Amino acid sequence: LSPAEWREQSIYFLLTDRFGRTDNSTTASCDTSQRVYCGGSWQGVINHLDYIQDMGFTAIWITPVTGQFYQDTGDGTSYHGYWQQDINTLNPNYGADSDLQALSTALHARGMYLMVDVVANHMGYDGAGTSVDYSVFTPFDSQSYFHPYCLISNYNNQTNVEDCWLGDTTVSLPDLDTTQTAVQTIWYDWVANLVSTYNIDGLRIDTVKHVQSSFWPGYNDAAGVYCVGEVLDGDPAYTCPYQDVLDGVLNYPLYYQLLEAFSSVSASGGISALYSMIGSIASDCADPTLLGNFVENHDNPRFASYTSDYSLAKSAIAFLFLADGIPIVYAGQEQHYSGGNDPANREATWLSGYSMSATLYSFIASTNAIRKFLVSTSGTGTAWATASNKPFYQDSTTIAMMKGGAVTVLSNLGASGSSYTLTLSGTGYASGTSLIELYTCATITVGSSGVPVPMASGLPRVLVPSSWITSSGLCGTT
Ligand code: ABC
Ligand code: CA
Repeated sequence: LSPAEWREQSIYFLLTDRFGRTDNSTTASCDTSQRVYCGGSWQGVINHLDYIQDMGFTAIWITPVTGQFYQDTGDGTSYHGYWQQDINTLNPNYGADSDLQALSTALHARGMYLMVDVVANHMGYDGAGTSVDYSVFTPFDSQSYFHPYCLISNYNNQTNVEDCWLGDTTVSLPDLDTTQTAVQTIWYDWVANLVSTYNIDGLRIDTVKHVQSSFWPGYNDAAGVYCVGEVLDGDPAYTCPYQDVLDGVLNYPLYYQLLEAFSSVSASGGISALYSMIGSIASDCADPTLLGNFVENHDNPRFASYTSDYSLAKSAIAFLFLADGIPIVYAGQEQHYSGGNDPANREATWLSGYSMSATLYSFIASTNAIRKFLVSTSGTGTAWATASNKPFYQDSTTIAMMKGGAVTVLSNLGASGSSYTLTLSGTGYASGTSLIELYTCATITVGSSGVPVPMASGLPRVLVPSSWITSSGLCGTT
């Protein structure tokens, strides 16, 4: 699938070991602190695709599929899939090759897409970097393929970040010398083959900032599908340039500002920092509409570990879907899971019983429906997905922004926020125009001083011209 096609999707990210089991158990124990395999599988994902699709997602991103080492270590086991030793086989804990094929086929039969996580920076080794037996790696079976051992010690030194090793002395992550033509050829051939063997539609690329930038265009080209890279840095001046070598990057600059704005009630300064970050991303990134937007993942504490307030959770989620970028929700977010740092944030989804009546499950379904409607509104004369999101109003607890004619208003007052009318000027909508608010289906007439937006309980609002929704299926239309 091309970048332009991915722009219109919405992604559900899951750890294969933690989402669904082949036996459909909703009681199988999974103690995250043990950092061991809990029994999730590709067949388990297939078993629960209705749960994902009924929430409105059109794609899933699954964790790495390659062969790992399987010993238990002081850092746990390879249940997450980032400790590969054999890139030419699959991880048997997740099923057989035919199961991954079947997952791809099942998704496509539903009109959904498959994104797979891939790692080119390193392999994984049970032991210290000083004592690696390189013969265990396939195909990188000699020390000559790797950078000499040194642990990354200075994240402000890009050479150190690229050439030294991630991991620790318990599990080392031997760092491939990706400047070698031999290594590049292996990876480019490998990724082309992986994509075609399993009919993969997109890739999430791990540890992008740990490999020299010049490696990535060839990798992205060989993959031939949309690639979104993980560059774990909150500074858009650092992260955005990677979009010049890959189709997209995960929107870490946005992530940190969403937390500033929404992870506590009336967070001081949070809204204005978010407002200005939208502008920084727009000027630094080649195409903000191809970034991957998220407010949770497996490397950072869950949103609900900061606040249990549902209106704040909804506001952050609404931003992911209504601003520029491709929304990504992390499995368990819809169940308001609240685990802290890795490994606590990797709770098994099955232990929720896959409740489809959970508050955020319903909210995400509504928000996916709104976004799907906006994406498909080419008939109304706006190309919403490619339009640039412009913030146009802020106060200490509110941000309003406009993308392709749709107005989104978000507050951080939280669930105990009062009911009031916020009169917004600057939308460009003329007095007398009829607008509809898509979460509540309230009809609003634009007045001479602007749009009177009915705010309540710190909940998100999305307004479009009433004329747009005729026969859309939204707000009771047919
Ligand atoms: C395991 C255990 C952990 C234990 C650890 C020692 O070993 O599970 O409990 O603490 C995989 C597994 C992990 C595992 C690691 C290491 O491997 O999932 O469970 O930890 O063995 C990606 C993946 C991630 C994966 C790997 C490795 C990479 O998403 O799941 O981890 O394949 C760095 C990398 C980034 C990586 C992340 C975990 O570490 O760059 O690619 N993620 C700073 C640095 C970042 C750094 C980050 C965290 O710290 O700049 O480069 O990420 O260490 C912002 C700044 C940022 C700053 C943050 C903290 O603050 O702008 O720059 O990030 O304001
Ligand atoms: Ca490296």
